[in-house]
Amino acid sequence: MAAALRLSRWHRGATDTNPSVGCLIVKDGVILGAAVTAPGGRPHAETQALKLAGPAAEGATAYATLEPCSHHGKTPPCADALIAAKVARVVVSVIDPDERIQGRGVAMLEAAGIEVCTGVLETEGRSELAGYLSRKIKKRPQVTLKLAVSADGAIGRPGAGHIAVSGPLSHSQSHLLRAESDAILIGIGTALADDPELTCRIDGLENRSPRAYVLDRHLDLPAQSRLVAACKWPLNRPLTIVCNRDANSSKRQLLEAADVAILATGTDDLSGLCRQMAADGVSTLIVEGGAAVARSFLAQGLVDRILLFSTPLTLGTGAVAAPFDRKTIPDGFRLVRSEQFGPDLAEEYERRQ
Ligand code: AOF
Ligand code: ZN
Repeated sequence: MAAALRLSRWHRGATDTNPSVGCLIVKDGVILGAAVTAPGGRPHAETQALKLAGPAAEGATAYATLEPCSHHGKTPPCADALIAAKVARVVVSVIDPDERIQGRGVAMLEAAGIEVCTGVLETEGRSELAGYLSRKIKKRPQVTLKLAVSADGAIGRPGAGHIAVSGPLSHSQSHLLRAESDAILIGIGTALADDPELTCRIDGLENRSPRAYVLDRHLDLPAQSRLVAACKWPLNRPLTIVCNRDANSSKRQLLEAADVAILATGTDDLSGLCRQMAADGVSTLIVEGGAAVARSFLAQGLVDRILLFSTPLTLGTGAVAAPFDRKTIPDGFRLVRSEQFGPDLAEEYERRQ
């Protein structure tokens, strides 16, 4: 199951609203088939792994990180495929909370005389599937707050444009996180100060750029900004601006003409916004700036994970104060991972359940 969970990471962020699931078909200690949910979400992992195993799957054990599906969706049920292949045993990490499944996959397998074992490495499985489970159960995305803080507790300098607070290795890590995430959000302050693209700039992963959201109550984002340009070919990356209902209609028309989606629901109710994102299929969201946006997400109890890069740079007096640093981590979070990327210390904190 540990190997199946590692495999499931391959397509994280690339399977649309479907979770990235890993499946191994094993007999006599030999892996006969190994697969992960295909990019776009289909085919599912199990049918691909069974295909690789061929007739040898008879009598084998299938390891699946998520309960095999029982529904006729865009593809036939994986439970039926496992039954048809005559596997002897199915080992499952997490039961699928999808309203069409919820234990029905396990029931179908058991009714066909297959031994089923569930809850194997379930904590790890839940962690791998955290975004999907959050969208299905809490009806909002899993939210990761990403922050780079200088040695003197700052995130930037006013009027200085984009400052690289963290080093190139940390940047690559952030871009990898973008590749694995469905969406990224910033406030208009950061959008105007940095003119960022918010794309994934790792060779070969450019098309894994997350869809972008900007909290911009008065529609101040210029139609000539890099964010707006990235909506178009070759990236075709969706951009949504969240603004107030009474935002200027001519600015709205200008942005809409540039393929920007406008969500005029106001910028204060972040829970409502997160619910809307989940309804639009977003399972994982990165909140990436600035300080006010980070504080609002924390204050509304919407942050599940903090990824903090602490760097040796000093930004001096007049710099923009970070909402917190590693000595003042918000209450309720615990350290789960710590890694050094060049001169920067990266720490991951998770909200205590
Ligand atoms: C599996 N194996 O690899 C995945 C599963 O739209 P459909 O028909 O593809 O179904 C989507 C649902 O399938 C999704 O909500 C989740 O319940 C399940 N995902 N199931 O057996 C897989 N990715
Ligand atoms: Zn399936």
